[in-house]
Amino acid sequence: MLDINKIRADFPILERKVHGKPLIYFDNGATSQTPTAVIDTIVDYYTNYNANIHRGVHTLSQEATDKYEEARIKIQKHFNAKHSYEIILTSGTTESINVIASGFSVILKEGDEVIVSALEHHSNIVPWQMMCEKAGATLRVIPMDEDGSLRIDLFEEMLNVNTKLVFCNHVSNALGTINPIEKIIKSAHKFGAYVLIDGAQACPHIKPDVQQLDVDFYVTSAHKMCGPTGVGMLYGKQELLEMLPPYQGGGEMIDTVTFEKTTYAGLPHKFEAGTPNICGGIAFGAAVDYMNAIGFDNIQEREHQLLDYATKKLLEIDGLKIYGTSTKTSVISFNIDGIHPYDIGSILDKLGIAVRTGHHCAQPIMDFYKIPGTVRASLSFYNTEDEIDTMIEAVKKAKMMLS
Ligand code: C6P
Repeated sequence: MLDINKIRADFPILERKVHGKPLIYFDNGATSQTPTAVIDTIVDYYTNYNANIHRGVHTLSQEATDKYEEARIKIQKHFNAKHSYEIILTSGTTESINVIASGFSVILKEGDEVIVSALEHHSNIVPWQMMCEKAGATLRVIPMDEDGSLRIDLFEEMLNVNTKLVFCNHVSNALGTINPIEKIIKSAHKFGAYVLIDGAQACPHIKPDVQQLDVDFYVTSAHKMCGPTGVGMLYGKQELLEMLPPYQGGGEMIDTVTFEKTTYAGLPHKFEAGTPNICGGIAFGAAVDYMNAIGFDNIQEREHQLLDYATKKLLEIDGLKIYGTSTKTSVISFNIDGIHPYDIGSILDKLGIAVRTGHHCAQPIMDFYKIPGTVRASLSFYNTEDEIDTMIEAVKKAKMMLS
């Protein structure tokens, strides 16, 4: 059992007020809050050893380099990658996906097929559309079901010898539904297709083991898992990262440069051109440490309690519909008959409650349900039943005011 009061004390922002009310933060799917351990790491970096890495012989540069590489190893261990150089530190999930899409846009050929799921965030749709356009490849879509699950039966039928890549999120950001990625990876591999899993919404709740999954690429953002914004991870199998061309040219990613020819550095530097988000990378390592100290089993147990509690209470409200009911993480996407989600979100904000409203950068899901958007309450282990009760009363109040 987690000591919730002790955990909440780790997050100074939870003390603040919004519109004179205590903040209730249910927008963890957009970005999670930051514990003191991570904030202190950031302050320590800028106070004591701020310097560029991999470049200087001086002490500060060496200290910063050591901490940055230690963070990479923490992240490697967390995801159980075979080698630390298979962990590329990027600016986040979006950049990680673009690195792979840009690389494959020069490898794919006309007639090749790539598959995405209907449940994707725009970050896991648009880069592949751009890639397919450049390469002349065809983008195909795994349809979804009413309950927010994927039609895996239809996916199996889509796979063929021309399928080269499959992209799918581990957890849907708009609905919170968990996709059967083990099955997807196994089936795609039977046809020799590579698989990229977008773990942005899974990593705050689940600890993925990339070797056990046998996944080719796995990507995520630190800011959804108690880390800072502007940093994330691209995991790739060594041989695949070696096969792909670099994403950007610049300092740090080279071996030798002449005006006639440049040769590239090995992994991970080949994909890390320019000065990276050094402090962010180090703080990402601190966030991984923080979450592991709490323990993912504990996180899941607590978040399931919160999800069950909130779901039951919300469904007692007449006219309220929840989207995405298959197995899921602690995300509840809902609407109330005849009321625009934005209006509910605005009233909740006035009462100190932060939720996200709109299409959640997943317009195809909204089109599937024929709705403009939803109200999304994404809960974290540091939330409480009392906060849920306050939200329920606020939703009832909003319904009364807007009906
Ligand atoms: N989803 C949400 O409120 P970045 O912005 O690069 O850190 O993450 C993009 C991204 C990619 N895939 C999934 C599944 C995501 O959920 C996100 C970010 C936030 O749902 C902000 S739009």
